Amino acid sequence: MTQRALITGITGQDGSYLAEFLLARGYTVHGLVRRRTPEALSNLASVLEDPARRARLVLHDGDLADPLALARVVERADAGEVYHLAGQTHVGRSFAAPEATIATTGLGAVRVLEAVRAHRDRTRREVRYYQAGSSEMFGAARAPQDERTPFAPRSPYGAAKVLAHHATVVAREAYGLFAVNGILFNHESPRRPEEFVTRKVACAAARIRLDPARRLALGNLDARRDWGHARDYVEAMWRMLQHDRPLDWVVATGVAHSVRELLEVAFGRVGLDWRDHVDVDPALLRPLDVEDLRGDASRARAELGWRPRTSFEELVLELTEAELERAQAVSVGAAHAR
Ligand code: F7E
Repeated sequence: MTQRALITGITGQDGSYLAEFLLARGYTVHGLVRRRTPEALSNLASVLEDPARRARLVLHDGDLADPLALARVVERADAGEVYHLAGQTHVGRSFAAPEATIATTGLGAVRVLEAVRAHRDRTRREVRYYQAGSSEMFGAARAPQDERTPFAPRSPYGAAKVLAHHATVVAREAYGLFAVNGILFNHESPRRPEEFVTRKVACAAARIRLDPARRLALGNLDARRDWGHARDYVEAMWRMLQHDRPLDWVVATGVAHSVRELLEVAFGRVGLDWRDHVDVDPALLRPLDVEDLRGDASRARAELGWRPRTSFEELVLELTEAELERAQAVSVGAAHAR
């Protein structure tokens, strides 16, 4: 029988890489979508334009705010694996919209879990559930962080993810659901929205290369993050659901770099000194920030056989080169239009 998976957040960075990964393994992939505009679906473009893969992709309209719609989608997808990735994922924005973040990122997970449990009980078939946890849950805890590190969130987003994490553990222990938490450290790609710092820096480096008068405004340059590639990390999600026991797993590279180092590599790639082009804007500083995240993914290495394939330098170069190509295409297009 063909394997069926349901991905909430399928149009996002991780959802689209995971969909491609599962389709390549022969799965039929169902996805929950909030909007069907071309922009909203842009990360899925390569799948949508490929008839062979498009035939195994089923999109369902729905919203995390609507428990009945969620239950209906879980029912219709009738999937053996549910990857819950949807939510409000911007940490900075969660300070301005704490309640909305708790509602989508925290309660949304509770709703999907409840829908999955009801579906499993009705059909008497196992449904495996993946909860997209985050290193933001560790917050102030000292690096390196692993599965035993106590959570100390420093943002409404981190608190919402802690709620979802514990709801997942409760569903596992109370109802015997095969429910796992993937605690993923930062993972990036050219599909990242520009509001996240890696893509923001890569875009700016490429644009400033073409127009040196432009400036880049950033917040905290000292923050350290353990940055990996999203394509590598979605494979870890899948491996967690193939494991024989439902556990919690840290996924990270084990190496941290500062925002300054990110600037060095990206601006270095375009032959510029970032110090000449960057301003620190106090408005971009968060009311509280997490200073140092570095994960210890020994458990995932040993028991899932997972390891990251992309180094920090490779990642930042890939991002910057993708933006150089985009920026050059835009400037050539503009020259033609003149
Ligand atoms: O910030 C600093 C900022 O927004 C990284 C999400 O995927 O990973 C991500 O959360 C650091 C922070 O990611 C700017 O203060 C400086 O210290 O790229 P970010 P994040 O907050 O680490 C975790 C694992 C998730 O789960 C989240 O969903 O960079 N920073 N200047 C800036 N950050 C942004 N966004 N913009 C700036 O201008």
